[in-house]
Parts: sequence; structure tokens; C-alpha cells
Amino acid sequence: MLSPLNTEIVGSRSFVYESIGSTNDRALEVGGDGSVIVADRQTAGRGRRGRTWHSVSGLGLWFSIAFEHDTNGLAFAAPLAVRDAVRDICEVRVKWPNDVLIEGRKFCGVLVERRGNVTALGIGINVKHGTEDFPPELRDQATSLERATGQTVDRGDVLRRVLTALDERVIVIRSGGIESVREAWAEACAIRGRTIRSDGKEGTVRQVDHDGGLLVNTVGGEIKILFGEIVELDV
Ligand code: BT5
Repeated sequence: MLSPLNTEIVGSRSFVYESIGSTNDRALEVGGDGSVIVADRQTAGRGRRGRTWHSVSGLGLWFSIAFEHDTNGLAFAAPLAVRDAVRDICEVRVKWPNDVLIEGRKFCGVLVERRGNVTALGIGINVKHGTEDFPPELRDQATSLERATGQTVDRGDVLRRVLTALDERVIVIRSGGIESVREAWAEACAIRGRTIRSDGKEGTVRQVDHDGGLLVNTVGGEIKILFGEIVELDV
């Protein structure tokens, strides 16, 4: 599934599995700056806060990249790389902080985890799923590239494009350009000025902070939300 890449950092080594617990766990174990771990199926794919990531065989891209230094900004770079990779086939929206949606439905999620000096950037992309391939509870909220576009999409091609686009962003970050990547991500989230609700509080997003947190004006004053759950009330 992983053809040779013309990249500097991402793809320094690659490990391809038919089935694995979680590619993030494997990335944290193998380390190595730029190592890519791809699995056809995950038996324990996970999202944030212990949530499950549905990762069946043959339909999606479940992969992680290990990084060993300068890892700030990966959570900004990943959704941008996915957006750029599929730009030719569909228009996507980045939902703060790092879900990627097509027509309001999630087809990609990102999970950044750190252990010791290794950071795993995990990316899940639904590619070939039809409606019935998702468990019932996800059918209304999830989609795949093929379901959304009606076109046949090659998983290897999408993977190569994502890794290449990610490599470009990581190079920018490592040469001191994290602010430009953060700004591009904040722009893609289109969250400034939006009315949102989080943990029972409602307000308007005034600014995206340097760490990606949202500065929100509420009736009780300004609050900051850092990688929490939000509902956008005026989409
Ligand atoms: C995420 O978490 O969106 C991060 C998902 C990261 C998955 C990748 S796959 C490779 C690597 N290895 C791993 O073990 N993980 C990473 P979160 O924002 O917490 O969203 C999780 C929620 O998304 C779930 O509770 C479901 O509601 C929904 N969900 C689960 N599987 C889905 C899927 N395949 N497509 C769309 N939504 C899904």
C-alpha cells in the first residue's frame, strides 16, 4: 500500500501490517523520526479520551507517523495535509480542533500521543466505506471519500499524497514556521467569530491562541478551550 515517497522526514522507514491493535501504539514502540506504520485493519483503533475508532479491513487508511523531535504543531499540520491530499476530488472542512469533514460528516480523525521522546501522529481516513460499512451509530455522522464523491478512490494514492503534504508542513515547522502552519490551520477551521457551546457554556470565538486553544467571549467573561469538545451553533 505504501509506494516509495519523495520526502525528507516522513517515511524514513515504513512498516505495513495486515492487522494490528493500534498503529499509534506501534509508532510509539518503534520510534524513529519519520517512521510510518500502516495497517489494513486495527483491532483496537482509538480516538481521543479512550474513544473507539472504527477501523475495518480494506476500506480505510489507518496509519501513524513517529516523530522524535520538534513535534509542536503536528495536530495543526495533519488536517491540512489531509485537506490538501484530497483537494482534487472534494472540498473538505476542518472542524476544530482536528476532525476533517465532508458535507458535515466526519471522514478523518487525528490523534497525537506522546511517550518519552516519541510522538505518534495517528490519522484515520475512511476511503471506501458505503453506508452499511459503518456501525449503525455512525451512519449519520460519518462518511468516506468514495461515499461522498461517488468516485473510486485509490487508498495508496491518498496515503502517498497525505504523507507528502505532511512532510512539507513538518519541514516548515522545523525551519521555524510553526506560526504560518498554525495560522493556515486556524483559517481552515474557520472558527473565529463563530458561536459555540462547550461544557454547557456558550459564547463567540474571539481568537485562536498560539497553542490552538479557543478564546471565547461568554456572558461570564472570556474562557479558553484547549482541545475540548465543541458544538458549533451557527454552522
Ligand atoms: C479521533 O478521535 O477522531 C481520532 C481518530 C484517530 C484514528 C487513528 S487511525 C490510526 C491511529 N491509530 C489509532 O488507534 N488511532 C489513530 P475523536 O475525536 O475522539 O473521535 C472519536 C469518535 O469518532 C468516536 O467516538 C465515534 O463517534 C467517531 N468515529 C469512530 N470511528 C469513526 C470512523 N471510522 N469514521 C468517523 N467517525 C468515527
